[in-house]
Formats: sequence, C-alpha cells, structure tokens
Amino acid sequence: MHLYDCTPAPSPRRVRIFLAEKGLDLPRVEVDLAAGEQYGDAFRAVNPRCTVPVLQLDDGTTLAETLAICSYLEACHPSPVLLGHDALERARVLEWNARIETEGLQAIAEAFRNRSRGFHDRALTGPEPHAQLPALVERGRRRSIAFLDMLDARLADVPYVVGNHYSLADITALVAVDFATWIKLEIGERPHLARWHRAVSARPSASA
Ligand SMILES: N[C@@H](CCC(=O)N[C@@H](CS)C(=O)NCC(=O)O)C(=O)O
Repeated sequence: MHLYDCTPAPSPRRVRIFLAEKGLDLPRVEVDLAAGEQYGDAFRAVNPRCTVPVLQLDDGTTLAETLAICSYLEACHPSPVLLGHDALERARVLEWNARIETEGLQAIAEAFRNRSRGFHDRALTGPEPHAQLPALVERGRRRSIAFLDMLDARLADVPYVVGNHYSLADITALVAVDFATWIKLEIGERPHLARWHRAVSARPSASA
C-alpha cells in the first residue's frame, strides 16, 4: 500500500496527519503538481481526475478522495479513533468535515487559484482546462474570512471541532487554516481559533 502525495499541497497533508495520528508510516510517491506531473500518462493511469492524494492498495485498487482514504484507514486501524466514537459523533465528524471542505478549503482555493499566475487555465483541478475568473478572487477571500470567523465562534464552545475529541474534522480545519495563509489570511484577533490552532499544531502529527 502506498500514498501518492505532494508535500506542499493541502489535501495530501490531511492524509499524512491522519496517518501520523494512527502511528502509520506508508511509502509515498511524490507527484510534482507544480511541474504538471498530475497530467502525465503515468499519473493519469493512477487517477484520471489528476489529483492527489491517492491511496493505492497492494492489489492495485485506488482510492482518490481524502475522506475515502481516511475512512478506509480508520476501518483497518480503528485506534486511535479519528472518525467518531459512536454513531452520532461519527455523523458530526462527517458533517464538520464536509463543512470545512466547502466553506474553508474550497473558498481559499477559489481565491488562490483564480489569482495565481501558475494556475492560469487551472482554476479548477482536473484534466480539463478552466480559465481564471478574477471576480472569484475577492469572493473567495470573503468566504474564507467568514470561514475563519465561523470556526472561531464554534471553538468558543468546544475544545475540538466536534466537541471533546480530536478528529478528522480538526485535521481538515488545521490544513484549511494553514492554507489560508497562502491568500495572506492569518488567525488574527480570533482567540478561540488561536487557542485551538496552538493545541493542534503542537501535536507531532502536524508536521507530517
Ligand atoms: N476532494 C479532493 C481534493 C483533492 C485536491 O484538490 N487535490 C489537489 C491538491 S490539494 C490537487 O491534486 N491539485 C491538482 C492540481 O492543482 O492540478 C480530496 O480531498 O482528495
């Protein structure tokens, strides 16, 4: 089993943190997204959607979405629990994870990919070209600010995103908050978000 990875990119970092929390170390294949390696025939044979992370099992089976990969790893290695201790907590982890992907990661990507010169015709991931739309830079930035505010408000009430337990939702949120610095958005005057960010960044997994 091995992981197709790209060290600087946010999404595969989620899987690396998840693996580190589980105490797992998988062989990794680095895919150079900046050089366009995701569009080459070799990687398209692994994932025709041209994105990382991808987990490839020993029989060649591939999983090409972070949540699917983490879900598989959780089923194979249940401890420590990262996807919820019971039915309701599991549902909450999935709910928050989806919310953080949509309101956080996608909003930040919208601002970043529609502006950056290196993403000309690559405003969206995938094999088809997508032109940059400059109006989406400001919209993405506004959505990203709203996301940071929302997370600060949530973390005023609970130690971790879903409540009392660290979970995949914290991993996705940590990656999103760090990704926000790519569009020059810092935590700033958000005390609850700052307290939580210090705590989750201090876990050894954060540097995975
Ligand atoms: N929903 C996917 C998103 C994957 C994704 O967007 N990955 C980015 C890296 S963060 C990518 O592969 N980008 C390729 C590109 O920029 O062309 C997941 O969570 O696995």
